[in-house]
Amino acid sequence: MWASRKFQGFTIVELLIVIVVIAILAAITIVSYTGIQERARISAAQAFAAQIKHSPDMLDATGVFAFDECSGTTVNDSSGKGNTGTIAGTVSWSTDTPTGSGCSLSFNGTNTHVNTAAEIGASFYIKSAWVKVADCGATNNIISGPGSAFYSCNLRSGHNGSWTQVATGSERLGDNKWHHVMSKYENGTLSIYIDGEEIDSASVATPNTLTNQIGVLNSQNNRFSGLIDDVVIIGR
Ligand SMILES: [Ca+2]
Repeated sequence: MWASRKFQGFTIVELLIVIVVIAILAAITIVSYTGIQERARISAAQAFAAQIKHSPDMLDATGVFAFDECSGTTVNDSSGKGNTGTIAGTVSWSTDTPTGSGCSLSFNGTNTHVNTAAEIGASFYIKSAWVKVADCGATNNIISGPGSAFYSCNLRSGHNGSWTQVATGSERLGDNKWHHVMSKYENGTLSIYIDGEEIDSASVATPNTLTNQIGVLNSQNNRFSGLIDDVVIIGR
């Protein structure tokens, strides 16, 4: 009797237990893999952002804003050019940052922006920032001026009237997670990057040297809604 039972295989209950255990292990593996992917994305973006800060182009930085004041209505510029920024409208600081330390600036999409005298240049420019956007329903200007725009959620950049000169093929922002974004003009080519990866580039007209605002276009249009941190503006 015992000998015959040995070869009856799993009972239904045993089989269910095995299936449940396999399902739990699979779920743990998927969650863990997603976590590893996310850490790799942030890590690559942080390395890219650090690379910008250590590049020779920083000699031509016109505005470097860490947004680590955590209070008040002015933001310090560490570029050495003295282009201190002034927060207009509602001022709201956040301790939610890409690095987990310091502060970021919260833009309400209604009246918050930062005025600066930081210029992009006619022969080279970089606009770089960390952004966290939850709502992709509106155009969110990140770093823009009267003749130059860089905005999300479907990340786009352009100048001299061609506002959508380079663009992402699909919305990669808007997931309420921190992303590093950069727009770079050099030798007639404008390129945009997300988390250190070049997404798109195009031949463009020569830009104008002009000042920029953070979180708005022309003081009133298409305001940013979400968090911005670590803005770098370079121009020559
Ligand atoms: Ca900061």
